[in-house]
Amino acid sequence: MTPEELESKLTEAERNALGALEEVHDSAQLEEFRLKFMGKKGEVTAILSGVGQLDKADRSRVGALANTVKTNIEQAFETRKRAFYNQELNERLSTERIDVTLPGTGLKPGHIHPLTQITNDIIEIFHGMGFSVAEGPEVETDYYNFDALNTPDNHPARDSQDTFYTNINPSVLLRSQTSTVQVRVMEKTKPPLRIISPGRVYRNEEVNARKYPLFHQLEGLLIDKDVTFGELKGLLTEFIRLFLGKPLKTRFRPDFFPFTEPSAELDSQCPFCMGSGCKVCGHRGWLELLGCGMVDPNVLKGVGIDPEEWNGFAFGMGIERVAMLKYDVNDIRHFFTNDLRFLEQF
Ligand code: 2U9
Repeated sequence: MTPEELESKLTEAERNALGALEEVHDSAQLEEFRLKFMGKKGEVTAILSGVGQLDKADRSRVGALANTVKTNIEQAFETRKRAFYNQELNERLSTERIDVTLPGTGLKPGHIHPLTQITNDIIEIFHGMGFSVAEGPEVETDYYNFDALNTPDNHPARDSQDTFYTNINPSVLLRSQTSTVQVRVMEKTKPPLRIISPGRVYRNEEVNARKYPLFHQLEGLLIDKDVTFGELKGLLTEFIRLFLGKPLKTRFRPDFFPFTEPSAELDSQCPFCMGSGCKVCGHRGWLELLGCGMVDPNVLKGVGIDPEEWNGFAFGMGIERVAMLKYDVNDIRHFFTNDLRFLEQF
């Protein structure tokens, strides 16, 4: 194309564009206009690409004209755009209304999970009796979970039907009790000591209303000189009074654990019917609350504590179990399904 042809094309394009802009009546049409006249594939861009082929003198003259045309179209476009924006904003301001008196939809405050609340309550009670909290790993070795706790090689709890093993190594497992923590503390700390270890434990169980493969335990350990079984019962009876909120009778029933000897299950008089029999205690008048016993001398020997000089007691409870008893919850799964209708009751 000759320079003259290009010049006349440019002025024609400008006339066309400014004319077309007069016919634009809303933002959607404005966008169509932008694409047609100003985009990369627009008319003016196509003409501008021809300018590069002219000689130097023509190129600067035609180039200057091209820039003027481009600027004129852009300015007219911007003016129109602002006019539409103002017009549309005014329309919205005159038709839309915000009711500033409506209540907000703000976030509802959450709260601590009932299991954590109960754990904290129990920790506070034992704290008042001189116990401090110890924590440890959930992925453990069979040494801490079983050997150090005097559990024989053929004990059924070691079976993979009861305990979750990992594929890291045949001796690496998910702890099935928090006693592992107490063993670790005893290895490092000289007696006397009083510790409680709350935390998650894992057992390979079929899920039902009372069992879940993950649950929480809180265990206690006291090592001192000349500790008696009577002191164990006294301490736990006081714990139950504080935990259930009133003085209740307690009784020991014989039991067996590899790590305690003698071992017992502690029952408390049912706080709902005070022993006369009700739905919660299954008309027995008693609730099975926890397990306990005098620490087996083999466990002390294993961590280098002389059982001739020191002895002690230990106890363990399932947090879900005591929470279910205290609040009359009928299914352990409520603690893990996070249904707000359940959680909001705590
Ligand atoms: C060491 C030595 C002994 C902790 C104890 C129990 C009895 C017990 C169960 C309650 C319900 C487990 O969650 S549950 O299934 N626990 O009955 N636990 S004595 O004995 C220890 C702990 C640590 C070094």
